Amino acid sequence: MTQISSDTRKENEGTAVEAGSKATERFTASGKLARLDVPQERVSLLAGAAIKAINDIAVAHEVTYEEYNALKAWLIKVGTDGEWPLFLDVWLEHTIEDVNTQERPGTVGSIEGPYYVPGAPELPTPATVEMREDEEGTPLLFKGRFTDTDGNPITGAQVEIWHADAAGFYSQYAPGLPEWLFRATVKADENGYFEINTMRPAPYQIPTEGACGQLISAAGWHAWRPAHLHIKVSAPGYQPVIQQLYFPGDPHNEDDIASAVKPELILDPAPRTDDGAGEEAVYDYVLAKEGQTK
Ligand code: MBD
Ligand code: FE
Repeated sequence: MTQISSDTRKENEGTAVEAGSKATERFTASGKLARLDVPQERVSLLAGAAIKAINDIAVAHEVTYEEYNALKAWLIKVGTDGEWPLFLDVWLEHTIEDVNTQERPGTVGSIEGPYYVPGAPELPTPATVEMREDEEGTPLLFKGRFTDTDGNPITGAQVEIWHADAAGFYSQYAPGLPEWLFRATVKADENGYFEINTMRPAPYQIPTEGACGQLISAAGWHAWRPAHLHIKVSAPGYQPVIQQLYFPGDPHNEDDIASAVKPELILDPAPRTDDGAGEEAVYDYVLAKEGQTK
């Protein structure tokens, strides 16, 4: 697998922060803001609990005016850098995901993160995602099958896949990449089978130049996520699953900055069994029917 060279990182410095703020632009443009409607009771309950938790921290740790003003300055910077989606997806979404999928049987999920784009090109299985000529990295055949919780094949399923390139960049969030690089919507066959040819992504460092990076370095943390494939699967009549898949042996599987690794999400890649180059990883999806609970 191609390692991320520090040269590549330097070349792209000043663009990584763009990725964080692009997530703000996209979220704003998606129309999600206009559709959000939280009842007054819940606003009062949740905002009240959040404010109390922060006040409790100030008491427990005797927060100084120096620290209070540093917090104010930093919160302002998260906004001006456009990094609220990044901050929330890295440090909060994993809990939201857990809370909301606890009762769903079948394949486990994980966080969506800030870089999903709807409407990626639709391809029938067996599919090859968009790549550049001489794309760096290890070719990866990702394949599997959809069944329901009784083991019956599901028809009409699709796999949306998106991931970073070998240098750790996402198309539409880093400049200079083809629009749909490493993004596709793959239709499974009538027996629920799918095959997707792509490349193994690299470990990913969240943007370090903005407010989130400032927090990470001020706290002495690291900015790494393990290499991951983002996946969104759906089929008519079934509950969708959003997840990420990881690779064994990645040191950041143990200390993911976004706390989004689960043991069931680590692939078991092996050399390809056909004459293709690289490796293959098999992952089967078990979907719960709409309304089905554990
Ligand atoms: C990513 O690629 C990602 O998956 C998450 C969760 C946060 C930042 C960048
Ligand atoms: Fe990601």
